[in-house]
Amino acid sequence: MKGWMGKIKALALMSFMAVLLTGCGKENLTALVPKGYGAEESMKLIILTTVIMGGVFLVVIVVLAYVLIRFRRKKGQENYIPKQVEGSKTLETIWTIIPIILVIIMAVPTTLISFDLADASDSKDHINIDVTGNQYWWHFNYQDEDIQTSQDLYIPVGEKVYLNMISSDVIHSFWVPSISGKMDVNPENTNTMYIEAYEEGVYWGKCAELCGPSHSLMDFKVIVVSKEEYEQWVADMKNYDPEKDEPESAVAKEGKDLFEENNCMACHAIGSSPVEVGPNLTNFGNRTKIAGFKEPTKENLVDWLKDPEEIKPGNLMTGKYPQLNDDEAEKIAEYLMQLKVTDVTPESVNN
Ligand code: HEC
Ligand SMILES: [Cu+2]
Repeated sequence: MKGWMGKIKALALMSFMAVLLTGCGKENLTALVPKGYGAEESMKLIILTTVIMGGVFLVVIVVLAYVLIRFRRKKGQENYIPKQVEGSKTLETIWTIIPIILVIIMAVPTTLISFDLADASDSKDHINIDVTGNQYWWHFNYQDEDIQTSQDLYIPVGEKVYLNMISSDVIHSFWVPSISGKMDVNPENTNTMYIEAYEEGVYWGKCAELCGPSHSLMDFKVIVVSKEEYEQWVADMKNYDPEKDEPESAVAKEGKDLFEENNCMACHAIGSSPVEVGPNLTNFGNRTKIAGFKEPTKENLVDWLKDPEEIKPGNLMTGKYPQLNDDEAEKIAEYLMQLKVTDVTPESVNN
């Protein structure tokens, strides 16, 4: 691209991309529409820093423009040298002190809120959930209730929920932009953060630390329900007894047998057993997604069971069980899709 036409074209393209990319946000996956405590505090910090930095930018541009216009070399001044002011103590002092004050104004609230979100001193009075990040899925263990879930995290609206986060392999990062800030999930130490959601709904979570080939598919959901629905969900999950659960249909029954025969149970628990090699499949029929990001249809589940590698490269299920044929995959899918433990579902939450 040459000349000013090229520049105009480049500018037009950049503006177009900027407009296009602003459309990328999903309503329940944006830090700019906060629906929880951490997100709301982050938003305040975003506004504070934007205003301050915007102010600095404006002042600099105005002074620059003024100087450029006011002190231009005029006709007849070709050899004129203006008064030299380098090394001015007053100026140097002013432009050292002002930035320091501005940085302090931004640093103090940022530090306070970071410590506040990590403060677990009253955690005993609230819900405590162990969160484990795994390549490429999330596990949740409700400490007091003894409930295990994966991928979908149910919490009550308007209550503090403490998350104790650890990784089973590499570093991940837990991020539900609409509700909370980010927190690293490390293999060596437990990081604690609390979240509190202000509105019922289904919120998107993301892994925010590059962790392998399927990092960008390591999605999960936080399902915020009313207090009554939460209690109902807890009771249903606790009372569920996989031993007593009879599959709905003959096909699902065959699927259950195939599930038991094909090594699936080495990695997947149904019920509150603490097997954690793969996602816990209790209540799988009510999942918002399959493998974290695929629509929960039977076709997608069959595709997953036949070739998970195609869907999530590098996942830890591939090749660890006998290859399933169409018929077997269909039957297992039928069984898993009818595993519904409770009437509290993502659809029952007003979105
Ligand atoms: C070696 C352990 C292992 C074996 C054996 C195994 N899986 Fe998995 N499975 C996993 C892991 C790990 C994941 C998570 C993959 C990911 O999302 O990265 C997974 C994911 C799944 C999911 C998606 C879960 C969700 O929460 O969306 C289903 C369904 C599933 N497996 C079913 C099966 C079935 C059926 C079998 C037996 C035919 C089986 N698995 C055998 C480890 C295993
Ligand atoms: Cu990750």
